[in-house]
Amino acid sequence: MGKASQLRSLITRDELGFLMEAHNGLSAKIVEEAGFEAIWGSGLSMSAAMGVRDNNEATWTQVLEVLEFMADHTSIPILVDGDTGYGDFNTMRRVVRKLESRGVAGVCIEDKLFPKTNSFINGASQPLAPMDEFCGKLKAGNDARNDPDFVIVARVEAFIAGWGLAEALRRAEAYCEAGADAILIHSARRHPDEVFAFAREWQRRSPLILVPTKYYNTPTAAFRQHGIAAVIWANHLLRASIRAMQRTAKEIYSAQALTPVEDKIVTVSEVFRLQGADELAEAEQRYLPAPQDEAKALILAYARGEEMAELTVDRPKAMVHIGGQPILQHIAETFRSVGVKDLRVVRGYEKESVSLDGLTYYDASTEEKFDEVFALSSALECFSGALVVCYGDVLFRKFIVSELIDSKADFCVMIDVNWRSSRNRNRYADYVICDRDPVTATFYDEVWLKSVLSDAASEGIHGEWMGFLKLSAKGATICRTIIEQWLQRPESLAGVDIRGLLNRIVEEGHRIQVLSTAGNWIDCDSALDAIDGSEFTWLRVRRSLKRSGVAASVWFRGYRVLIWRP
Ligand code: SPV
Ligand code: MG
Repeated sequence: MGKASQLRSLITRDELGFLMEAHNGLSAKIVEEAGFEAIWGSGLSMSAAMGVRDNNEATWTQVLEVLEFMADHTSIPILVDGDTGYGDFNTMRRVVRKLESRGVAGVCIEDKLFPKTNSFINGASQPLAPMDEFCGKLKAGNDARNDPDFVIVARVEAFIAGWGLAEALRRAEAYCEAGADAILIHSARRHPDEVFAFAREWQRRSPLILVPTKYYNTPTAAFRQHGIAAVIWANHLLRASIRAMQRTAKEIYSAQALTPVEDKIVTVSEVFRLQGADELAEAEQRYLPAPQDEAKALILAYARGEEMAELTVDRPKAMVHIGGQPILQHIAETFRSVGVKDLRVVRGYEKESVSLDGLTYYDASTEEKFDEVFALSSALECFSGALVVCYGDVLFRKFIVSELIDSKADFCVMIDVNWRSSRNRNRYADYVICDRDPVTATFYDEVWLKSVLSDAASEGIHGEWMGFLKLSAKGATICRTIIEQWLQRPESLAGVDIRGLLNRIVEEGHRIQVLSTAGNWIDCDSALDAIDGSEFTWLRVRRSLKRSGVAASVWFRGYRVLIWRP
């Protein structure tokens, strides 16, 4: 049943019906959720909510906009308070057509003059419309409607304007003749005497509607006894909300704090619920492309890094400061800058010192016999969905992460083809042999990994592995399986590093894509690397050097080098 038919049946059936006032989409929703069958689109409430007077200060098209929000947000019919019809018969025709097109189920017009004044403001001085002219307006409205069930209610203001019962009845009779579907007989008295007198005389010639705002203590049973079709609770949500807003504003103002009101007001989630946030979430599932598998990062920050000398007495090397902040913080910022927000960290040595905000931590055993893959195994749950594994002692440009993430391969590593220029050739490093020389590969060529070695003197090295391994969701599952197999014999994990893992992946027949760069990163292996690393933010280091104490000292080319920690 359409909304107009629902409204028509509410006023024509034998049982008393109730309409509850609403003045915007939110209050309309609240009316529906409370169980009401229909909404009264009150002119008083809508104008008050807009901050204007109930004197047609809001134009009828502005009212129409509000009604559209109310109709869209609810499934029960709206009977709108159409004041005097906002003009003559011609305006009335247009109003009816527009109301129908916005999903409004009916309109009530009152026999006063445009611009009207609210009936409770000096009602006795309000002139009534000429009866014939008003009948013409009702006829025009009738003829304009597309849906024959669209309801047109004629509101008789004779009592408000100080005319008696006879005039009220005369007008009601004429309005019914002109095609009104129901009569709303209004009164500003504290007692329902005059409306009940009208009802007795009216004898249910058409459905009769009352607005008991002033005679509010009339028992509902009395409406039933007098054969009333419907009553309108005309402005009570507006008035309730004004009281609540005034109290809340005052309390917050005087407390200069929110605590006194928090328990007295609805939660923000209740606001979202009323707005229909759930429906949008469901629709997103239906209509938006499946979300990209967002890569997370797993950063290995468990090793002390003895080569860092005194710098790592109380912290792992991932927490050594470079340029005023720990290496791990630099790494986290670089990942975040390219949209990788889910950052997980494996910590071990002096784990309490690794506690930067916004990271998820896994704790690995720091027993010496265990190595990288054992550390990874403490974070096995990360191996679902795309993942970038990265060492916690590298500083790198953000494009390196972007390129790894963009790779469609299940496994992908980044290498430095400038590996020969490394200052410290004695440091621990992994060297990579590829299926072709990445330096001469063209834009279209893909380069794949053959093996990873630790010996820089080996033949055919194409670059140094920079400590990044990107896994697709499938790649992550494969890695997880390999690690789980190893974990079945934990001893076999002693000394197994990621190099071993990469070689194992290749041995199992999977392909590891190799991306390359020249430089653009620093592997902070020694205390001197920590100084090198400061090139990234040299000025900040200089500044921090001034206000900090010596943290470590190392010999470098015959000189004693002192290192400060910010
Ligand atoms: C309204 O709610 O705007 C009405 C009813 O017209 S009354 O305010 O009682 O006139
Ligand atoms: Mg009104």
